[in-house]
Order: sequence, then C-alpha cells, then structure tokens
Amino acid sequence: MKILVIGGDGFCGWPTALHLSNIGHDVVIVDNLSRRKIDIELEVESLTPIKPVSTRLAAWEEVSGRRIMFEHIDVARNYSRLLNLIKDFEPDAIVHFAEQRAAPYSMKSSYHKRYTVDNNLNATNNILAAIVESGVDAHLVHLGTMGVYGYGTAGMKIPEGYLPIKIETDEGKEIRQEILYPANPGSIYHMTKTQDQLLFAFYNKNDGLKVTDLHQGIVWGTQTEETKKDERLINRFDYDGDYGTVLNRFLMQAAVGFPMTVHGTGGQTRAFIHIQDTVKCIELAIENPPQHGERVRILNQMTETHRVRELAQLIEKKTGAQIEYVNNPRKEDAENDLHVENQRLLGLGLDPITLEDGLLEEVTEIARKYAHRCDKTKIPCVSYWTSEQQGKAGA
Ligand code: NAD
Ligand code: USQ
Repeated sequence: MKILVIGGDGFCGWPTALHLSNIGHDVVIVDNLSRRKIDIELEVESLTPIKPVSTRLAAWEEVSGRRIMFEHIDVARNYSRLLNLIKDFEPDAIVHFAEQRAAPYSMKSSYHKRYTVDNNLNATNNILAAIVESGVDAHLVHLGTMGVYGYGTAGMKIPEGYLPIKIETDEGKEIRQEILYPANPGSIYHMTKTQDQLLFAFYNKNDGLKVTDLHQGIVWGTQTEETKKDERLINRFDYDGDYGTVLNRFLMQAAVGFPMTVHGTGGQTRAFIHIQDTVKCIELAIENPPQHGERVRILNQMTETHRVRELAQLIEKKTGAQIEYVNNPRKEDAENDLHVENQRLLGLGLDPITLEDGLLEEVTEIARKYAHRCDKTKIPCVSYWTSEQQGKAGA
C-alpha cells in the first residue's frame, strides 16, 4: 500500500513509519518539525539523542534497503502543498499524528491554548478537505485519545465510540439509537480531540470518507523492533513536565535519582499501551479499513489500566526510588476508576504487551544510558490549569 504518515517525525509517528516501511508499504512522511521547535521553546531535549530527519532516513535506507521520502509541510497552514501531495502520491491510507499532543503544554497560557486549537483543528480539517478535493480514495487513520471520554464511567466499560441510548417521546414511543459517547475533555488538548470526532462524523456522513479513529491511552516505552536496529534510528523520549508522560517519567526519574512526582494522591486511573503495540495497532487498522458507507470506526487503543500511585509504588519496589506526593498542577478528579472496552483491536489480532513483560527494565536501561542528557530543572510540571493553582504555587 501507499501510505502517508503525517506527523511521522514524532514519538508515535517515527516508529510507525519505520514499521510500515519494514513490512513492505511505500511510506512518505509529512512533518513540519514543530515538535522539535517546541523543544527549543521549552529549552529541553529528548532524553535520547534523536537525529535530524535526513540522518534518520539515510540510516533506515542503509539498514533496511528501503527508502522513505520526507515532505516538510505544515498541514494546518499549507493546504495547497498538502492537496498536491495527496493528488500526486494517491495514498491508500493516511495516518494522522500531526497534532500538538501535550495537555500541560496546551494549558500553559492563552498563546498555547490558541496555538493548540488552531494547529489541531486546522490540521484535521485540512486533511479531510484535501482527501475530498483530491478525489483519492484514501482511508484516514487518526490518533485520538482515551481522554475524549473524561476517564469516568458509571461503572460500565467505556464502549468503542458509540453508546446505545433509549429515549421515550412525549407520545410514549420508544426510540433507540447510537450516539457518540459523550465527550468530557480535561484540557484544551483533549478538547481538540473531541472536536476532531465531529469533523470525522461530518465528512463521513457528507462525503463518505473512510475514517478510523483510534482512541489511544498513554503510550509508554521508547524503542520498537525497527528503532532498535541502529542508534541513528532511536525514538524520542520526552521527560520534561509538559511532554513527558507519567510512566516514562517515573521510570526516568527513578533512573536519575529524582523522587517520582505523583500528582495529588495519585488516585487517577489511566489507560496505557506500549509503543510497540501502538505501531501494531496502526498496522491492523490500515489492513482492516471500514467499508464504503460505514460510519466512522472507533477503536479503543489501550491494553491495560493503572492507578498513578500504584505505578509509582511498583517502581519503588523494583528500584528503591523515592515517591514524592506533590500538589496537582492540573484540574482533574483526585481518584477515579476506569473500565474500557478494547475487544475490537484484540479481535483483529493484537497480542498485548503488558507491564509484566520485562519492558519496564528496557526503559530504565535507556534512561540510565542517557541520564547525562537530563536537565533535572525541567522535570517538575509547572503548567497550571487554573489561576487559583498558579496563585497557590507562587505563594
Ligand atoms: P509528537 O508531538 O511526538 O508527534 C507529533 C508530530 O506531528 C511531531 O513530529 C510534529 O512536528 C508533527 N506536527 C504537529 N503539527 C503539525 C502540523 N501542523 N503539520 C505537520 N506536522 C505537524 O506526538 P506523539 O506522542 O507522537 O503523538 C502523535 C499522536 O498520537 C497525537 O495526535 C496524539 O494526540 C496521539 N496520542 C499520543 C499519545 C502519547 O502518549 N504520546 C497517547 C494517545 C494519543
Ligand atoms: N501525572 C503524575 N505525575 C507526573 C505526570 C503526570 O501524577 O509526573 C498524572 C497526571 O496528573 C494525570 C496522569 O498522570 O493524572 C496522566 O498524565 P500524562 O501526562 O501521562 O498523560 P495525559 O496528560 O493524559 O496525556 C498523554 C499524552 C496525550 C494522550 C493521553 C492519553 O500526552 O497525547 O492523548 O496521554 S489519555 O491519558 O488516555 O487521554
């Protein structure tokens, strides 16, 4: 298949592009390198020494004998270049990773809120409009988030996108239908993903676009089978207070001797998936496109749920690292349970990697190997959701 990987220089996009190329697909990466520029803004770098795009691609060709092309396009701003690329390349599938993905970054200031909304919604709308205008029959696979649902349930499992409802009209007639599971975002970033869902539903209804929306949990790990092949292919490892995600942060904090920063009581339960499973799920989604006329296909892309403090306690037991319960800079429930339906990807053949599988050690080893690159002043989370929290932090 011909596959466009938009956002293919990022944490999930790079290993996905390599994997799809490795299994024989013809891959073109599109990226505007905004993630690398945000590192410059935040004065921090990936813990792992990621290489420039051209070095990465040359290394991949040397290692695999396969070529991946790169197009430097801002898909939120340069519609005509995106459209021309889709017309020329005629992809069978387009994987869309190209969004600002950090909740704390999206809540830092009005500038960051506006940038995240502007970038994410325009990127998604431009990709959808360009598929329609090009007339190319491309299947769009988008990386959404478990956070569109808000992490709370009334004891039931969060379904894969749609909720069956029953309503009684004033005349006593019973109406049954399925609606999108109610959105309940906890940050501006997560809010953009709930808006993406409406864009997909509209283009699917109006133009018959084939769309798969993968509602992914927190990705942990850093290396995949392909990125391990050569140090020049190494994947990024974000550890700073804005982009670092919880499990990778705790493993890295343990490795560099920084107390694990549990927010509040650590009672937040979240969904998780290893990066190797991320790339596998995308392969499965691409190989199983929706039929023409089928509504947006929504799959919950996660393999297990964990409570934040239990993750910290597990790492404390394994490594002897300390835990520090810090004031939560976010506005979120202190404690929640989370039950998620994930049968669809399992049904397509996903064999989940779990925390039991020894890969926690692999992440710890990488964190130790590159510990000298860590700037400990960048570890604390200093993005506050409300001005009240800002005031308390300053006091
Ligand atoms: P990332 O920031 O590492 O990668 C995103 C890539 O998209 C970057 O290389 C960036 O330069 C590029 N990009 C952003 N805006 C662009 C634009 N306008 N035009 C072209 N390129 C653009 O993020 P990631 O962790 O790889 O996440 C990828 C996707 O997966 C995101 O949409 C995110 O919401 C979703 N996701 C990530 C996680 C996670 O834990 N990392 C979990 C669930 C969902
Ligand atoms: N947390 C801590 N200590 C830390 C960092 C985080 O206790 O040092 C807590 C947070 O308060 C939160 C939880 O851990 O309760 C998860 O935070 P996170 O930063 O790991 O994840 P999140 O902000 O939800 O975002 C990440 C990705 C995002 C993706 C999302 C999937 O950055 O792109 O959409 O995970 S999900 O969480 O399922 O919505």
